Amino acid sequence: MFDFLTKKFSSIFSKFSGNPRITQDNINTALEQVKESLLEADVPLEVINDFIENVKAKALGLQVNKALNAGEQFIKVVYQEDCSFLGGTNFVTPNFQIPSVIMVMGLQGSGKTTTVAKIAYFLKDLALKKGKPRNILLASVDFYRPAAIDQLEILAKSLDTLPAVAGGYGGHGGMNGRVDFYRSTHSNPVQAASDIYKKFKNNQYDYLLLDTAGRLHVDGNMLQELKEIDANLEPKYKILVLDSMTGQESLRVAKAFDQVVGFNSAILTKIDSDTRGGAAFAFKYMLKKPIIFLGSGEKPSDLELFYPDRMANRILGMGDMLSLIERAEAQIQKDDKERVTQNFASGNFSLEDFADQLKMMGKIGSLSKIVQYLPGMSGLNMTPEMIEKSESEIKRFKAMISSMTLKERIVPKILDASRKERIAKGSGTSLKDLNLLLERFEQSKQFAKLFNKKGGFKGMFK
Ligand SMILES: Nc1nc2c(ncn2[C@@H]2O[C@H](COP(=O)(O)OP(=O)(O)OP(=O)(O)O)[C@@H](O)[C@H]2O)c(=O)[nH]1
Ligand SMILES: [Mg+2]
Repeated sequence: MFDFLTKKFSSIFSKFSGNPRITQDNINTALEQVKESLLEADVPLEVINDFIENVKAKALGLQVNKALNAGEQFIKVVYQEDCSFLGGTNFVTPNFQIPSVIMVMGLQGSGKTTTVAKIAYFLKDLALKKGKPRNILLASVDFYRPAAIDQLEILAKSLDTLPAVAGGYGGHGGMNGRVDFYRSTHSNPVQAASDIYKKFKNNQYDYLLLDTAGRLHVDGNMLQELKEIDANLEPKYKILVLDSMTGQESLRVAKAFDQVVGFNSAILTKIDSDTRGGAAFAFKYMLKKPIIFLGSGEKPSDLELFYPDRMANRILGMGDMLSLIERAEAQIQKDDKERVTQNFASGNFSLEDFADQLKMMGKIGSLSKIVQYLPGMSGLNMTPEMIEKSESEIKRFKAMISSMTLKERIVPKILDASRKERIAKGSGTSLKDLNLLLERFEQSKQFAKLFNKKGGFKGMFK
């Protein structure tokens, strides 16, 4: 869903190329880019302007940071602002008290019925993990669309028979708790709601999940009806379902529901589709209510918790690059870094430096971690086997380099057959391993040359 925003943000780095500091001049073009990307993602202009002002004020006020270049610093500020717009880092897992009525509302086709099933699945799963079975009642007051109630009945049946624990005691009722469906005989939604509530109370269910009818547009009668049901049942939780494909329109919907019926939280559906990131952004900013889940597919299990910081990361599309920058800042000793950088820059690159490079990688973390953090790398499809192979390769490289004399490390050309044999033996590796090391070393030197042409290590994160 957020790919669109992602690509735009990636190009921002280039706006700072060659500049160590964020200045009034170079920040403007970068901010334009941010603004453009948010506009195209359908974020309302007033939200964008506010966001841009905040970013600008924070970025210009930054102290010079030796470890990060201007591009990195700017991205860090955009990320932090983005994160706080989306709700900050204080994430709390949604907790539904027992007993409680959970009423699900929203426009037609936004995904209400599917979401009711998803919440039931979530509650059942959570209860099982805690070892406390819960009984859940599903019911609908949607009498407008002919097959609406049947749809919920089918979903409820599929949930009740679901073997929720692998190899466990799945199946109907008992230790798993029940997921029941109830169809009221009343055809007036307000009366039906009260009838459903009686069923819920009399049978001591833990949760009642109430599905409601939707209309194509915000409609006064629909909201009035919901208001009455709300007054009669007093649901502890009123959840608004928002289709993330509706962009700015979803904001209007949310405001109308909030004014008439009120709601506690929202669930953003269809984030798996090719849609824009604006809805989450605008909703959080304008309504200041939590988004508790994301719907990411049509199945009951396609429900994800909403983490503002993860969402901000996704929007920025920098992978967890910020964490990588932070780890690098903290863990690589400055002198290590400078010496290797200087040797790199001077073209004076020996196996000794190669060993240092490997050591630095070790300080940042394992290769598998590094791969996860680098933008674009996660798409490379490195299998765990490939990563493991590379990691054991690196271990052997380190062992071979430690078995060499200083002279051999500085002038690897002198490595003849007998020296190679000695090194392989001394490090418990083979001639094939050693030749691979020398090959990788040559590649690394070529890489260093290319790097220097592009501005060296400092240009790495631009
Ligand atoms: N890809 C995807 N499809 C979804 C998601 N949520 C719902 N859908 C699909 O969207 C369509 C509408 O979903 P419903 O749950 O019937 O929506 P509703 O709000 O109950 O619709 P009405 O009852 O007609 O108002 C169905 O085809 C669902 O399978 C989601 O998160 N991802
Ligand atoms: Mg429905």
